[in-house]
Amino acid sequence: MKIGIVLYPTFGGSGIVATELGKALAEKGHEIHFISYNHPVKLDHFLPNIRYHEVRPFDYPLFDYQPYELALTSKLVDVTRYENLDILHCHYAIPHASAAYFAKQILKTHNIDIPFITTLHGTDITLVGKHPAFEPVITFSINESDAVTVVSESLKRDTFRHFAVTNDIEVIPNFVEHTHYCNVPKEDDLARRKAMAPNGERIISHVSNFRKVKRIEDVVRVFEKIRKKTPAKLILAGDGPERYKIEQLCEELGVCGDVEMLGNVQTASEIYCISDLFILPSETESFGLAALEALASGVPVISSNTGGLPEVNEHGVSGFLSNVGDVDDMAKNSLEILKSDENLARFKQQAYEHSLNFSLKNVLPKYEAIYERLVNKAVAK
Ligand code: GMT
Repeated sequence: MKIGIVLYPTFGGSGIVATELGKALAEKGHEIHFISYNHPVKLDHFLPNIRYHEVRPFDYPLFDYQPYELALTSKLVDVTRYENLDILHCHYAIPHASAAYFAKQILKTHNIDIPFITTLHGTDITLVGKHPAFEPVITFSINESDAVTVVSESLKRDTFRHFAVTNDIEVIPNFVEHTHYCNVPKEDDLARRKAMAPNGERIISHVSNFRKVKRIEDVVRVFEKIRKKTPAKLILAGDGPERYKIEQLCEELGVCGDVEMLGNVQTASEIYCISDLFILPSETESFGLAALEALASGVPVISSNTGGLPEVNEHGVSGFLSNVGDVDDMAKNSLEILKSDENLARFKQQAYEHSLNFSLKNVLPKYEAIYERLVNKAVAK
């Protein structure tokens, strides 16, 4: 099949899921066309069966805002026509789903009937999408999509709660390709671990795009409480608007010496590989891909119990869940996991085993089944 994947090219979870999905489909022999305004961060150049098409909005002095959605729509029309695409798959509703709808209408005038599938990822529904500036367009484009998927049961409930959706919604959870994550640390990993924690301290980590919704200040507060009871180091990876605030908080709490702020990293897997515990205390989280990546690396997760996190992190098994903002409970649970090497090893094993429920090989066929259904329907018309 020839599949156009419309995505954000940044470190956000939706872009990573879309990229990994495209790469896996290409490996199975599908022809994948990534469409975005920048080369996706997790996509290497020159991969078999993969092409990248860049959207370049046209600037003009009259425009205060460049009309990205129109440039994207035109690109979808062009790529569909000249690459003979069978289907478009939009990751994140804004503005991808409405651009795909518009492109579909234009393509009809060229006697092309292209189905499009919209995968909702989270903030496109829970934070941004429901804002009055977008809501009517999002509702319309969800209802007009040929298929709609969401990454968790929780996001499905939120979508029906916030939007007048009449379309069916299928839950296809996010996934990991386990071979990309380390289960048993290699020599290089052990050297990295030694550099970060020379005296055998426990390593706690957090990876995100440093937005308010991630509540990174809770990570630092939990860490401070852990560190009072057991020697520990904290790795914070990622970058975003909260970064300066977090640097200040580290100073205020006097923990800077034990906190490593890495900024954006290409290979978060190296961080998970040397971690003993991963903390994700988000205010809202439709799924929590970073938590799943940690689990796949055999790292137990301390998270809030919001949104889709209870679907990813099993309380008492792969880690623990606490109410949003309850840093005392998160610290208590962390110390419970870290209390002995034996206990930590047990949780690490359980974390890895739990992550197997979300392996790529289970999830990929679900997307392929939808593509086949829609393409066959379009051909039969
Ligand atoms: O908010 C982010 O972290 C980025 C955002 C995105 O769409 O890129 O992430 C959302 O999608 C991820 C992939 O499906 C999910 O794992 C995240 O939980 C979700 N973020 C939120 O719901 C806040």
